[in-house]
Amino acid sequence: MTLREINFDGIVGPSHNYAGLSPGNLAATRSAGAVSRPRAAALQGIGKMRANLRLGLVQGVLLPHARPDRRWLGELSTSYEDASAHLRAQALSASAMWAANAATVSPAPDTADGRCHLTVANLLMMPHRSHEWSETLAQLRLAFADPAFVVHPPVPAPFGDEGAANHMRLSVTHDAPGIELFVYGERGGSFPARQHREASEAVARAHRLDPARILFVQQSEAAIAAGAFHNDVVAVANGPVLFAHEQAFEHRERVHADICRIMPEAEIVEVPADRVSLADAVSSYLFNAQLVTVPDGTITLIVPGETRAHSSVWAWLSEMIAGNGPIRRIEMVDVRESMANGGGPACLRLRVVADPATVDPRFLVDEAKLDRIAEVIAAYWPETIDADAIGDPALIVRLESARAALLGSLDLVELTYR
Ligand code: SUG
Repeated sequence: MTLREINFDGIVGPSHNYAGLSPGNLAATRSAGAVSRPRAAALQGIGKMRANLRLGLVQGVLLPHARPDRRWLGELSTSYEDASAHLRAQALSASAMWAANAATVSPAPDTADGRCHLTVANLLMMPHRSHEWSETLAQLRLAFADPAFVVHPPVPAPFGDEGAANHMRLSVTHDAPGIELFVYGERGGSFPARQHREASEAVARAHRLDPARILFVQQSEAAIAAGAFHNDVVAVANGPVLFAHEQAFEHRERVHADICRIMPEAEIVEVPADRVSLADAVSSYLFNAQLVTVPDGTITLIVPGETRAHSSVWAWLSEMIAGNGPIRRIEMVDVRESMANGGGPACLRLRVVADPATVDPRFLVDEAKLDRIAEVIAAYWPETIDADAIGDPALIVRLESARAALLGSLDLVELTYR
């Protein structure tokens, strides 16, 4: 059995729009009311996946959810036609594209039963995301039906869980036992802390992790208050490397000491606040990068193009690469439509360390399958959505047929009704 890092990217759904639904997510708030470009957004996502394939990584996809979510509106005793404008926007959001919030994943080497465990995130702190979990669960149960996996339903209310965006794994190699860091928030100035410690603890218990190899880490209040609504806006890990902003964690020294005690091979690459401010880290999404090990062993950071526009960030990255640290290569991707809603390269993917042969192949992609998906997107995804047009019945018909075309092309029509 060969364990590989597989990145499952959320295909950007045809309803991608800017409704400003996430308080604490500064980019999304800033974009509220802007005209979105769903086709371009989805094709940017395809471009990122192609770039990952070319790096030699294994790539998968998760599918856009049924939008508007008529089932959820039914549970609220209304329909899309009758709902208020705000509820309509919440039912229409394409937010499932940010697959880092789909689930928390503990690879087989970390768990007591030697299976890879996934717990679907409940996302209950944000109404427009609180109804994602049921379709996510349906998709993960299909993709990971093999006995190599255990897929858990979400942690119950009232404990908020936002999935892998608040979870990091460090390990010498993918198939060695790792240490898992669960990052939770307590306070965030005027913004909500979306990940609750109780939820992280429940996930760690469900995944049967070794208590000696897990850490519960408090995200710093300053980071949440500066717009880091998830830990993956200020920190990312891969292999033995933790790449983090100096102000990512409330008790920085203790976190570093604990990591080094449990895993002496760990390498912490920290960006000092006097080189890159929290504000610049949040607006450039420097840390919302994919940190990956490519087949020749080079640890590579896949950053959003926006990093180049921030002189302090670019200067720091250039120095890092010129130096002798563990991150040896930088790749840049363009996901600016997603970025405008606060979702960078790392938000768009759920990372699963597993044997690709145990995954339902319908969820894995190569260039040819990406060509097919891109054709469906080009044919069916709206070119633009004006925030004022989300009640337009013709738009809704178009969105529903777009998803149906995609499910048909991927032989996944069973996801039509979950
Ligand atoms: O939950 N944006 C998402 C962005 C999620 C990014 N994910 C990670 N950091 N892993 C969120 O805030 C904006 C939707 C809107 O306003 O229409 C939104 O939901």
